[in-house]
Amino acid sequence: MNTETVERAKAGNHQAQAEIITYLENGKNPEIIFGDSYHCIGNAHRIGITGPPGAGKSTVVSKLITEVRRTGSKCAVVACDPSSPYTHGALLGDRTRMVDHFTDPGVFIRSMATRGNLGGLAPTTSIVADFLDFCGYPVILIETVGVGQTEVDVVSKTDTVVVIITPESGDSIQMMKAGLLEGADIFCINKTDRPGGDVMEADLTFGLGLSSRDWAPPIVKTIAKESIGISELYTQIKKHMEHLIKNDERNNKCIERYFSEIDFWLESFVFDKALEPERKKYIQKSFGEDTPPWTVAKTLWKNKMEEPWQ
Ligand SMILES: Nc1nc2c(ncn2[C@@H]2O[C@H](COP(=O)(O)OP(=O)(O)OP(=O)(O)O)[C@@H](O)[C@H]2O)c(=O)[nH]1
Ligand SMILES: [Mg+2]
Repeated sequence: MNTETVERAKAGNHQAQAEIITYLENGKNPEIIFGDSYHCIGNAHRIGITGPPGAGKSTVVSKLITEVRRTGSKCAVVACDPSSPYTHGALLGDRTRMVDHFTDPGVFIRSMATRGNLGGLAPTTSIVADFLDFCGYPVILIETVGVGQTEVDVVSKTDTVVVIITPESGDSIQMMKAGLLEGADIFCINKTDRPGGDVMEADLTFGLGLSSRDWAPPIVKTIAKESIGISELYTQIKKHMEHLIKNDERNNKCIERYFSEIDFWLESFVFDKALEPERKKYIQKSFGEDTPPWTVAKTLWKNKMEEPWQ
């Protein structure tokens, strides 16, 4: 990685941005990317879009991009996929819209493999979002994997969490059981072209009435496929951010994120997969020399402390 690529990325070059994201995804040293400008990040509104498989997350994301662009802001999207990166078609569903966005220099879209991570996000989602923030995208949409109940990771990594559910699937009951009700800042009942939307809204309203949060999560009904309700959804997303800022909660969100990123780095330093062969060799040698295991662990730890990215 060189500083010229970093400069190009900051100037808005998508290819350079993609290259740096790959570098970060591979767990490489971020110092060269952020330099001494880490303090510049934190301006972007990070919006998590989560919900069960097939609820319409990608469709909503695609339509939200249009809303964001309407306001003149640039927009970045991180879409998490369970295994291999998305094909562009799978990401946005609607091909015509997709083509619009892919040729728009103000929109950057990236898919990330979750690599077996259970939280519904790729392990490096936060650092990638930091980087997109660093590049000056004021809005970052993060779509989780549609795994249903475990994508609570998104709560600690974003400012606003939108949970998308659909009328027919009885999702609302599952959500309440899963405790995602607490994590959701906005509910989006999508596919309301189908019956059951009102019942679901009533169910949710009842469920939310039991909560004591000072932000009452609004419920927005959408037909994403036809762009219906999306403008209202975006309005609520922006209102939530205003609420966070007004009530001094944004800072708590950022601290929570900071904590989770530090945990990520500690974990990746200690369990660095790239080091495994070296570590194994050293452990086998120590075994031969009858070195106590705690001494071996201490040495490995000390070496890592000295050179975290070696
Ligand atoms: N009837 C109806 N179908 C919709 C609506 N929004 C999206 N869909 C369709 O629902 C299907 C799934 O949409 P996606 O946007 O791919 O859903 P997703 O939640 O991203 O799916 P995964 O990422 O695979 O979990 C597609 O066939 C969409 O065209 C809607 O408002 N009404
Ligand atoms: Mg999707």
